[in-house]
Amino acid sequence: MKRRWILTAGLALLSILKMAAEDGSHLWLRPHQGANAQVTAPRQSPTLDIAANELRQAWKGAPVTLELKKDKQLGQEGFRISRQADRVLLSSPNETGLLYGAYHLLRLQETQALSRLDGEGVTEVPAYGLRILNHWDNLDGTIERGYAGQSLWNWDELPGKLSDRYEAYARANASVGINATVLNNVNASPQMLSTEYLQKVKALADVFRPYGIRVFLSVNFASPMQLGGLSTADPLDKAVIRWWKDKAKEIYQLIPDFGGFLVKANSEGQPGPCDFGRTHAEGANMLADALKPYKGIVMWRAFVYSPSDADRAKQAYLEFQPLDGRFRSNVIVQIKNGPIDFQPREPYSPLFGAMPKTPLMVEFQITQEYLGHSNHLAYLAPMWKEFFQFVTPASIQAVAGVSNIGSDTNWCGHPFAQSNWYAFGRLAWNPELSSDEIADEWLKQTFTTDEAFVGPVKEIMLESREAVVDYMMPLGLHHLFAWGHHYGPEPWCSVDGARPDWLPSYYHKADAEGIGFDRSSKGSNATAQYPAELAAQYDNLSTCPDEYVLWFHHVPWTHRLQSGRTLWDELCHRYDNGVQQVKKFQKVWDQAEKYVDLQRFQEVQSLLKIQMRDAVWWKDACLLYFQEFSKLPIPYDIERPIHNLRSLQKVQLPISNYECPTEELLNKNR
Ligand code: GCW
Repeated sequence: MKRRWILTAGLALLSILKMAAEDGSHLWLRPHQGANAQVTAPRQSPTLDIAANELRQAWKGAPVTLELKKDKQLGQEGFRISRQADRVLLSSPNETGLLYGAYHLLRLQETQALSRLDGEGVTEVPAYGLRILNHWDNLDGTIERGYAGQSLWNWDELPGKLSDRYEAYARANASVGINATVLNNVNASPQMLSTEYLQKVKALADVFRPYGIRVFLSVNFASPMQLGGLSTADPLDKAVIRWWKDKAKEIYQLIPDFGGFLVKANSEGQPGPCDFGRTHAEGANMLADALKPYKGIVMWRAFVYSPSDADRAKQAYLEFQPLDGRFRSNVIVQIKNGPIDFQPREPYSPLFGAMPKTPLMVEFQITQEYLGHSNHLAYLAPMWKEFFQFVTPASIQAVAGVSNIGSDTNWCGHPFAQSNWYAFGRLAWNPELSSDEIADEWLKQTFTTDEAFVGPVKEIMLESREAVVDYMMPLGLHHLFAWGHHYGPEPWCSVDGARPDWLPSYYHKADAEGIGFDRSSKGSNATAQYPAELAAQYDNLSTCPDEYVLWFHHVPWTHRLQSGRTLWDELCHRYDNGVQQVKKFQKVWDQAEKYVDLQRFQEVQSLLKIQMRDAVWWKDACLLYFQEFSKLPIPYDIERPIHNLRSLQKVQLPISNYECPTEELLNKNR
């Protein structure tokens, strides 16, 4: 009896060990057994203690010596790691550099890349001094376009109570080199700057500081009116200027290393300097002057468009390019990667390269507003790398990413959405890293180093973004999304009284002739905003790359593309290809079962089912709808539709701008 009991218990323990559920809460920083490193630090300090403890808990190699040492080549945050006779030497001019070095050393260990320490060793210097997350978190706990639960910031409990997750958040960021965060939504509540909330912000800044993370805030341009009771927010008004100066002083008394402001002005209903007849530069400069004494900066967003006649894709350029050279030196203009709005694929925004006298930064979107929320597996490094093919990393000053982090146990909703947080940090540190290298690192740390797992799953990751483009909006199509929540397809969408540029038909312009937005010199001439060589390439239908063809041209249904197929056939094939890809992802993932804990295995498996059904939904909806214009048959070698258009047109998902539809909700409504 006793022996049987022992056997049963033993077997149970074995299976627990093998299948130990992992909830994803450790991200890529999973605890490991067996470390007992000797670590010597030059002194004690909050940052150095973290660095030393991280190594003590996880480093399995020779003793490590941390050394603070002047070294001009390393800038503020760089470090060197080398093997000495009997130890590993990690040196940096600054404590944060040592912290980054400690995480790097552990990364090399966890990814089995320690041979890189041979010879000269490793030298790392971040490409940008500012690598910042933008949270679109509201003070009521919701997150605009956030699909991983509620905001991490428990404003009601702050500053008195500090959740453990604040430190875990800072640690995760530091481990990938992110060094700044904007805590609140760019659609900013004036309340954020109230004394009450600033105390809460201070509490968070104090937790983040040892991890090298500086806090920034989004500000509402009309705060002097709404919070300060002034009658205007005119940036040239003396009382307004004084109000901001006083506010800056108050902030810096609480948070001496406060980073500065992020501003969405005169965009989508937000107040701004144009309300008072002033320019974006005048507005930004007034704030910049208030922050200057404290070395604070202003990140001024160029995401502007109005319901004017001008093609929306041209508007940011039209408004900002003439302001080149007019901004203070502590203003950075923050531009989305593409000219419209985080679509699955956009050409790069031509504003990059058009404002040589102004510091610029790019805004990527890590949260998958337009890429299936946290239901779809879409690894975004390839999208961001694509941007850097056009915009040289050295031509911009900083990188921002709209966060996908929330209160969910696994932080990001989809287990693979964590890879986008990771990839953002790694690319902001070093945009030269390849998507492949980053996926490799992430997979090895997050799951296992077993090549039988890493190889095929990495392939899924690398293909995933293109798959989403194919089943949602191939060939340069864009904004075919459902109204409001931007989850499913609604190319037919019409809403009474809606701004035309908020409707899909504004973008796809499907008619009996063809489909696509003519942005060539015969149309809106957006092509002219690009440098001459690219402008010429994009302007000419026969040289425009297929992936942008419907972005720049209205193309006849029977026109032959570079692939050799007619537009209609190619469109059908692309949609079908997207679906086939997801089918393949499912097959690959099912074979990964034995390498992964059951919990995360099943989670990804069931999310892939949703993704598969969504891919078919997108394909059927778009092809059946566009077929009403093309009047051409869907090529017989691709899968037949399984839905009918009329019923798809009735689908409405009752979700808001901060929800990801559940499987149940999708099944019920579709
Ligand atoms: O992508 C769009 C989103 C809005 C967002 C806006 C912006 C914060 O649909 O939810 O608002 O862009 O970037 O300002």
